[in-house]
Amino acid sequence: MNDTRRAVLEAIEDGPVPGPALADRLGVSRNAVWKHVEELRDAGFEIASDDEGYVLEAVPGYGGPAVEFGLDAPFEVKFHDAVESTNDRARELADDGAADVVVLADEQTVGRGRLDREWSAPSGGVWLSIVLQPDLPTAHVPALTLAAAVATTDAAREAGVPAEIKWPNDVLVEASEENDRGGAKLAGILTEMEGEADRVSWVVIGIGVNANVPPEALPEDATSIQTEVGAIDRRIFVQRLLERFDDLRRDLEEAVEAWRDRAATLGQRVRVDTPNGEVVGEAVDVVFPGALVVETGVASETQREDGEAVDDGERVRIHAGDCEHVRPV
Ligand code: BT5
Repeated sequence: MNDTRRAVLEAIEDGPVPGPALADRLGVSRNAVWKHVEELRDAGFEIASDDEGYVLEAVPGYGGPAVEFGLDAPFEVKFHDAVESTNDRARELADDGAADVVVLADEQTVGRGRLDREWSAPSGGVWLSIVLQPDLPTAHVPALTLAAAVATTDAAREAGVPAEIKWPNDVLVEASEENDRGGAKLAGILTEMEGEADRVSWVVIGIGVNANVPPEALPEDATSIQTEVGAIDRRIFVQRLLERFDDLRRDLEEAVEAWRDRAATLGQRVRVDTPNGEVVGEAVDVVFPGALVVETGVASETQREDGEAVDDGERVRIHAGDCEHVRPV
């Protein structure tokens, strides 16, 4: 949002301010104040004006200006009612040199998951892509995905949903005795980038959260914030998510620590489908910039069925793959 418009909103948030006083305070003409107020009204801010001056009565429910107002992080937010994929739009902006821009949509018509899988993104969700130009070696980019997973988890927890993370990018609802949706997927993250080995030119982090979405609009093993705790104010949710992400991207070592604290995967028996084949074992750690460490103690199916879990301590680091939590034998 334009700095003057933001200053207008901040000035009239807590009570009426006369036009001339506002013009003085902002160092612009009265006519300019009036124009900014009109622009803000067009963007959905309800601003009353009477003898006492201008006063902010209501902030628009959701959209670019609504999210930017009161956002404590340096992102510009470009909102669309509907778009094919926020990641596609974000990639175009990244190619044009944009940075710290967030593409946000109410609905995606061709949402994408990893490996070109489909992502359902009906109206009511939080579908966003963050365009970054980080000063990072390419190998460290996975840590940004972990930071996004932590930020999403924390925003969901603040909304009252007991969320946790499955390596590398799924946000799930925690399993508990009261909740038979434990393990259902609440959010997913798709990171895309361009760069050389030593330097990234841009990164787009796409985050999809099933927010105010009814279960019938989602795949079977998915859940939504609405299903778990009821509909939320998406504006506040997106603000918290972006603010948390902004903190974490500045300290990626810390982001990996925070990831570890919220991980559903560690301590689990996992089967990971990697580009180099399948790895089965116990997930024991995640190390910077985001590799999963799996202890492959059990050598074969036969041994497992016999209950002979031979722990030879071999540890494998996995940098990419699809991870499934499997029941211990
Ligand atoms: C992901 O892929 O989890 C990454 C999803 C990223 C979506 C965001 S939304 C904003 C941005 N713009 C985009 O176009 N994409 C990003 P993956 O781990 O491959 O999981 C995909 C699988 O999750 C699908 O094959 C379905 O089984 C399942 N799925 C599809 N839609 C879902 C939903 N809304 N909620 C939960 N699971 C879903």
